[in-house]
Amino acid sequence: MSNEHPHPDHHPNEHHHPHEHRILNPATEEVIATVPATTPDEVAAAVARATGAQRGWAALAPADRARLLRRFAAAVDGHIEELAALEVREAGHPIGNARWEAGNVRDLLDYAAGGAERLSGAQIPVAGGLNVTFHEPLGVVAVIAPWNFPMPIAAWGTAPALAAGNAVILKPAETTPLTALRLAELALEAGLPEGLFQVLPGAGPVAGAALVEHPGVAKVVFTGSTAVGKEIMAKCAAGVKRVTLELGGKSPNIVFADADLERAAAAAPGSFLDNTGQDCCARSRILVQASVYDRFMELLAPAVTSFAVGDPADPATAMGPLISAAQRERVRSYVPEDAPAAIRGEAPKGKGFWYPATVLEATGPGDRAAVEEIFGPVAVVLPFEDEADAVRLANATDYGLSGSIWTRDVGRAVRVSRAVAAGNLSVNSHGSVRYATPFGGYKQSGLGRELGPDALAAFTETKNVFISTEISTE
Ligand code: TXE
Repeated sequence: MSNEHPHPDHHPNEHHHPHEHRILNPATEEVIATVPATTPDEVAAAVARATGAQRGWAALAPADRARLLRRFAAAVDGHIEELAALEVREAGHPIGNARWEAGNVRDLLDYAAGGAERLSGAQIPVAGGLNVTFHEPLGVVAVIAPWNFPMPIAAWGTAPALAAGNAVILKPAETTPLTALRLAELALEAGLPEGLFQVLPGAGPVAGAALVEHPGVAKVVFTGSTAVGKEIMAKCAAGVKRVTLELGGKSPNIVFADADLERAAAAAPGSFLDNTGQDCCARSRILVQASVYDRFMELLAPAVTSFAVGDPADPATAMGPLISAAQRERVRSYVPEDAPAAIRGEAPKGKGFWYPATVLEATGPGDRAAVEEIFGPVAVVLPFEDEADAVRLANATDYGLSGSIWTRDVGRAVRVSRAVAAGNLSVNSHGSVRYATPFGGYKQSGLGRELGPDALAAFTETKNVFISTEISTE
């Protein structure tokens, strides 16, 4: 199966001791912190605390839940610089991107807070009585987050779950627990009840698995690899546990001959190099109409090689290192740095998990690099003949997360947007993520939607109550 891949999480620096994780700065390889790994017993104790806290939280007036979440948002807002600096150090993100990420957490908390007060049920007309629905919280929700966007993805599950009256236990990725731990402190400072939002750093197969298997956890929100997502979904099936999955992608960037080619070429590098390509929405397959292929490649080359790579703390930097030695090995397993490439950028030498921006021309249908998620700064370019050919190529993958369409023809933009089997399409843009719009995958890119107006619904059960209005015979 094209999106099954070996689990690369075996870097010795990340697992030098089973009870703690050494956190490295991926730009320098310096150890910046040592974080204890949560044991299964500690997970069980955390679930018990969360269960207690959730009861009180759900009993609060919705306005009080909303007020506390807005205070949490305000606390994040007061620490944007600190949180962004931490993200730069532990994840190697360029400072400008890291500030956006911290702002996204604040915005989402604010947005979800309002939802707490608007979680209205319905009154449905039926014969013989009054019929009403309630949206009740699930209980304790586990959020298992990856390392590629440690802060935003932690918040995407947490904010709506809390707003809907649930408790949250967040298990951050082994490599990036620091911003999540700081967010938990800020939640307490803002006045959220003790135990309501807990962050348990630790190993996926230990702390993560213990959360997934714990009968006191009502729902699992997982973002990560498709392989682990399938395993989690299977485990959730055993207890009919609710599950939301945000998995990988191999998203197309479709450039038609009638597009503004200059604009399309200028925007393409960011769409697969942002976050060093470690982005589930990365447009890592560039499909270009054959009649403009050569012209597009001429425009693309300088745009890729001028993408500023280097010190993530420098505001001029657009691309930092990969997250870990293991991730760099994974990228190398697809494309060694000395493999022939159509376009290749520069990367710093020496310490740090650097990898150069790389554009390949597809060799054939069986090309692994053209169908599997590489999760590095690598794109593959493929020519297509006409609209039908573009749609066929775009859909020739098990993934379906996002995609972009570049054209000046409005009818074509709409036709192709509807024909591509993916959850997030953008036309003459690469934007996929806004806190107010739904986000999620078709096919093996995931299950369920996050963000947007319906995010709270994923953290509730709908209860229907029928009240008879028959005249009593007493
Ligand atoms: O992901 P994992 P990895 C893809 C991307 C990347 C590849 C591998 O292609 O190269 O996955 O990354 C926790 N039970 N994406 O290995 O292992 C783990 O601790 C419970 C795409 O880092 O899936 C971490 O918190 N939890 C993606 C989280 O799962 C488990 C983002 C993700 O780690 C677990 C990340 C288990 N058995 C990687 N095993 C995206 N959708 O953006 C691991 N975990």
